[in-house]
Amino acid sequence: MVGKVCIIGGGPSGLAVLAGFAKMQREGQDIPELVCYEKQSNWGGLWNYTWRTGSDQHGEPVHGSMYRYLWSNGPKETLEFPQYTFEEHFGKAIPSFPPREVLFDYLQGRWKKEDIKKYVKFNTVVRDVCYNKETDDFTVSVKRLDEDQVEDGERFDYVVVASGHYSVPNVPSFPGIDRFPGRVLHSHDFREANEFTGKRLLCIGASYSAEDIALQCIKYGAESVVISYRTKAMGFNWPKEITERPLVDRFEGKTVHFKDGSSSEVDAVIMCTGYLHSYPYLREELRLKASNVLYPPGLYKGLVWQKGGNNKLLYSGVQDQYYTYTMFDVCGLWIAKLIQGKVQLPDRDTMEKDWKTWHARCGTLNSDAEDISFQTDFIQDLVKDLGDDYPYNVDTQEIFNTWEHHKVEDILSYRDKSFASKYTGTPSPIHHTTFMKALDDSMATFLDQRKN
Ligand code: NA7
Repeated sequence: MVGKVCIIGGGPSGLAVLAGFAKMQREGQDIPELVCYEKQSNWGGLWNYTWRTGSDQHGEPVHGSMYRYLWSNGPKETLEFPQYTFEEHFGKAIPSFPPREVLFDYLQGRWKKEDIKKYVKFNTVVRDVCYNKETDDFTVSVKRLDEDQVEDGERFDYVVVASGHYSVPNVPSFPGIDRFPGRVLHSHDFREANEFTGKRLLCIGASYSAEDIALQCIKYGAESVVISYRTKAMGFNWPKEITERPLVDRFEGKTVHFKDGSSSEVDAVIMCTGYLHSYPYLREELRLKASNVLYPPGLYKGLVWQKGGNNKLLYSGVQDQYYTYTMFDVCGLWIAKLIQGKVQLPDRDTMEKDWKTWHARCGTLNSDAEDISFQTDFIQDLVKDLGDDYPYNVDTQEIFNTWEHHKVEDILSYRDKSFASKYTGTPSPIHHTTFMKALDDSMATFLDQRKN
């Protein structure tokens, strides 16, 4: 039996691995010693909201990219755990697009039920992971942040990298931005939309962060938002305060000149330009290098690192995401089964051919519907290997596609729609306040049915 497993990161993907092991232990299997290192003082990864930006109290880079007033931008029915439904957690059906605090509460309910907190060592940052060829194991060195103490390396048989990939901002530069007379920040550091009330904003980037931050700023009273795209405009039916322009060419004072020759005056700039895969604690042959794609290269089944570590270095949650919690759950269980010896790996050539085929297919995707279908297939491929351990069908393509359709119809009101739970069949109620009017995002207000 495997002796010791190190899991790096106590967010949804790392905790899904612990949940996988907890299930096996409940079913009578002996499991390895599990140690999950978490840099922050609480679990939840990005869902563990922090007001901090820049460096934390220990001088470590702040992990959190989550902002206040974030509401789920996809229906909760696409991320619902089949074995722990929203109805079970809240004791009633709740609307389809919950705010941050509600989703975090739900996640914590699942984790508490699995009794996995005991494996997490908080305030502990991983400094170095080295694969030892002679002994076919890893040495993991950590720093205990509270004691300001770097510890001697500990040996582990497997390492699971689950430190997330929406934490280290990708920050491009543009001519003249160094003299812009206003605030310039990356979405990683965006927290409080009220800061921009009455302001004219520029959001650079044309993906989920730009879409959501632009809408949120208008919701909280920004005067206008220009969204600048590099490849393609999002093209939603925006309210009159939001417009889309091609990429920024240069800044001259407060004036932004765009590639099409047009210009606009703005008071603040938010770079919604995405995130970098960053694993500074891994030795070179263990480091995943990729952009934010649905199937990063070098990973068999999207999980088993092929370029070093003898199939014992695993990555969880590194895919770009439509499915989130359910995908992590399936990945976590697959990883636990692999380590338990209940999933077998084929020979190296087969693994290489397999990941290359998936990665190549990922490069051919041309629409949200194709992306969603691809990620559904990716999950189903893992589920197939799980057999009786995962008797659920988490395919929610239909819900995703309807949601996309709602967004195209009206970007302001897609969160006012509702869906039915795939697992309980219960339709979700419509929220008492429409999204653009719901300024109070607290759990108490969200769940208060008297408001209906
Ligand atoms: P994404 O989804 O990775 O998108 C990044 C966006 O930033 C995308 O539109 C990029 O344009 C744009 N980008 C990246 N570099 C540049 C430069 N140099 N200039 C202009 N624009 C640039 O990140 P998000 O933060 O929106 O979302 C993160 C995740 O949250 C997302 O994947 C979902 O899972 C939820 P491109 O299209 O490449 O031209």
